[in-house]
Amino acid sequence: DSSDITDVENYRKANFSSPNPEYFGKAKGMNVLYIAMESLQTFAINYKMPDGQEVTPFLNSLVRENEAFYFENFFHQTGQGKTSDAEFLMENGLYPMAQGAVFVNKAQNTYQAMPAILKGNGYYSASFHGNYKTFWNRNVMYKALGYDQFFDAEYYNMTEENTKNYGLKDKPFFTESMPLLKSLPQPFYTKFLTLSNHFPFEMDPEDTDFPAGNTGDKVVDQYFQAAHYMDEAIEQFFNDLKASGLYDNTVIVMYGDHYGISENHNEAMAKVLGVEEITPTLNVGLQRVPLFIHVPGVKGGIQQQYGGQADVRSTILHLLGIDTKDYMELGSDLLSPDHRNWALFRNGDFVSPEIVQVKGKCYSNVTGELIEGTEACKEIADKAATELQISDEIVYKDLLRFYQPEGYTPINPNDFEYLAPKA
Ligand code: GP9
Ligand code: MN
Repeated sequence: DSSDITDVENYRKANFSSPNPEYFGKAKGMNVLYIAMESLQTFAINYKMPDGQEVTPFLNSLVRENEAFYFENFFHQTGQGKTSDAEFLMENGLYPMAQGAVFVNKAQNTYQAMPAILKGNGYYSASFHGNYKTFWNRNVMYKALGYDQFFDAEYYNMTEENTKNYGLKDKPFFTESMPLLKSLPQPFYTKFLTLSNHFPFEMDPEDTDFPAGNTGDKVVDQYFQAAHYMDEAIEQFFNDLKASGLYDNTVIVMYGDHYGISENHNEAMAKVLGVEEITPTLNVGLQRVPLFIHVPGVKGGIQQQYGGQADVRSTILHLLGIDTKDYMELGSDLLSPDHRNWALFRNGDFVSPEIVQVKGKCYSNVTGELIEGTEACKEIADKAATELQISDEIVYKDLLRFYQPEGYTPINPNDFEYLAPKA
């Protein structure tokens, strides 16, 4: 009942990472644009093929030129809901479900999500995706999140040559999105969900001249080609954003949604990483996904702090000059001076610079060695368990319907309708 929300509020108050005054409001009033980079893992960044070619030369250039904040110890926190779980984490600062997809099972809940918060600040919101709107129940869940518009496959040229696997290829996706984006009222909050780098990563031959890997594992070998194609598509999108002028007043957030290469491919991944075997701590390390935040007029750089997808929402809201103290979100602002410097996983394990918990066992994150007993890991493991429990309380009991953040204008999901374009 409504008394449960009091526990949540108390937890939130006790675990709030206050905004960094150096960055708070630095992006006030700017447009916001997220790019979900399908299945992109951090090992691909700055990785070179045997012939010396970079897999993601464009993303690498952003790191090299301090064009964006690049978080190299950032982890996905998704469960079975994959892409949709990542969307949920990024836009609510809450964790997805231990089983099943929150987008499918809890779309009737009340949320105070990123699009809704920004709507109250004068923003218009839209999601762009080259797959059909019912996938992951997005057409229902997006209403609960407060999306004004959803440009799904019906808005794109879904021809044979433009599509592969789950839907539209990334290059036509970004090209065809540009006029739609330009037509939006500003400031906007937008999200672009890419698709080309999706398991099993097979490309049409005409779309790539990049070399495949040579591990002998088809999935891993093709991954490099698909990731390279996505990198090219993102570069083209950045060029279009620059040409349109939007680049100068838009915060761009790019994140890997979840792993693309599962543990089933550990043998090949050992070859990729040049190690004898993928140990438990190396496997946790492979759950790193890239996070880039570009803020016009703000110098970026490599960020080493540990964090996860639930940490992004407060980071971005604080950059926009919006206080988050009253929002029932979890995680910890990545740019805050009191950022907590660890990330939990949906199964209760966690990772920090010093220690890692894998399937309940405690390891050194420096040597990878097993630490006898669980005492060394207990402090963070307990915090992770509490945070997951608080998140589950909110999601399973639909607690946000009993809570109204100060200054927040509630949205009504029934106000939104995502119609196909007129013929
Ligand atoms: C499908 C896309 C991919 O619309 O989001 O889904 P995934 O399998 O990665 O969750
Ligand atoms: Mn995905």
